[in-house]
Amino acid sequence: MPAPGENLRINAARLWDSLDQMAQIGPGIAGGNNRQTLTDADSEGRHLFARWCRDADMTMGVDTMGNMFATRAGTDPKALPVYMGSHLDTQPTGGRYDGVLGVLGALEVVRSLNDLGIQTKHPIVVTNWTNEEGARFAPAMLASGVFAGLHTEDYAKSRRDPDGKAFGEELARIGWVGDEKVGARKIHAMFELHIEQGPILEAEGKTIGVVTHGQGLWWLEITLTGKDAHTGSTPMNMRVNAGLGMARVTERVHQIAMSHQPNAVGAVGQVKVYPNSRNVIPGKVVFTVDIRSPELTKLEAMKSEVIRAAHAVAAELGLGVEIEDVGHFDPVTFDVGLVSLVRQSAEKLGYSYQNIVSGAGHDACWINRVAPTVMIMCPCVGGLSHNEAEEISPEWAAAGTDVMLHAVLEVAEVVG
Ligand code: HGY
Ligand code: MN
Ligand code: MN
Repeated sequence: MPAPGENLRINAARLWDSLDQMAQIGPGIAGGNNRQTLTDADSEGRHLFARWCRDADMTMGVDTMGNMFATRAGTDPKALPVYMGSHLDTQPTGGRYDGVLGVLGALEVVRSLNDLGIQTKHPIVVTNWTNEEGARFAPAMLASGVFAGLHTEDYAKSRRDPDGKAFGEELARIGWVGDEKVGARKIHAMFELHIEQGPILEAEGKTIGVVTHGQGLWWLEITLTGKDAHTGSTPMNMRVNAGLGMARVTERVHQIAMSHQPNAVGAVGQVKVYPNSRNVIPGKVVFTVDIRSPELTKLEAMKSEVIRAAHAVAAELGLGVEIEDVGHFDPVTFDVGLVSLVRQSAEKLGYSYQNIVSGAGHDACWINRVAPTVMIMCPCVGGLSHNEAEEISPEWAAAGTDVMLHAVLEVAEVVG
């Protein structure tokens, strides 16, 4: 059994095969995945993950938000466990690796420790957080947010998808309501391996992203109310066009983000137009603004400017306007000690690395509120994610998982 020296590596082929098997569940239409949270496909993926954990001699716990916790025993059952994990749910047109790499990479760490007969003092827990994406039920990182005390369980279970289905009912329907109290678990340290979902690591030729911070975000759901009318016979000066209002606000969101460069982004990704008929002027539009920055002052300034712009456009066009916060977290600073450990692990293993700020939100951003937390990133091709063409290399997947293996062994304390 090699000592946890630089020659200790995970089984890259087995990891890649598991990623490929999971990708068969909830296939997309272009090679990616549509395994949205609390769907039957999500449940099928959960069962596969649970079976793999059983095969790796782990015991499974599930909390009342459906968060899954597979435990590998340590030599000291009273020692707080070291957690690794991410999410198995995907966007509707998602990739195979967003979230999934973090869950199955963590499982591969355990499988490799089993192969090598390495024991640790601290138990090790592999986690699948429910509804990280927030695509079907907003906000994102919903269940890790309940775990960290940012949302109440009632709020989370009341969230509805575009078809009006409630989170709590869907979780019960797929049979994944566990018996553990959410947030009762105490965590010694939490590691999340994730693809970068941006172009920096690949462009810089770096294999490992040492994630020092995560940018903050606001999701503002804006409802503009005008008047349905005939697109042909209604004179232009008599229109109360909510669709026009949405278009103007969308342009303003882009201008606001551009005015706060560098390190600011903004877009509108979800739009619901009513009645959504070709020859009816939209009487109502509901759309979500997504603005982000690693700098709190910029984030807050952008939020105020977007709200002001929405009211100004509504006044110009005689529209009603309602704005609801449907997601928010401030910029995140990860645990300095764990960040150094990730950097040292990459160095020991001979992988190129650089510090990076996460552009996307992750469950780690919430868990960082309740336990020392860090992220490890690997590149993705062209920086593309939230797109079925999302791609990584087996080498990148293995390198990120190797770094997590070594960092976790340091914290979990190898015995014997
Ligand atoms: O929105 C995000 O950043 C994450 O992908 N849920
Ligand atoms: Mn993700
Ligand atoms: Mn995602």
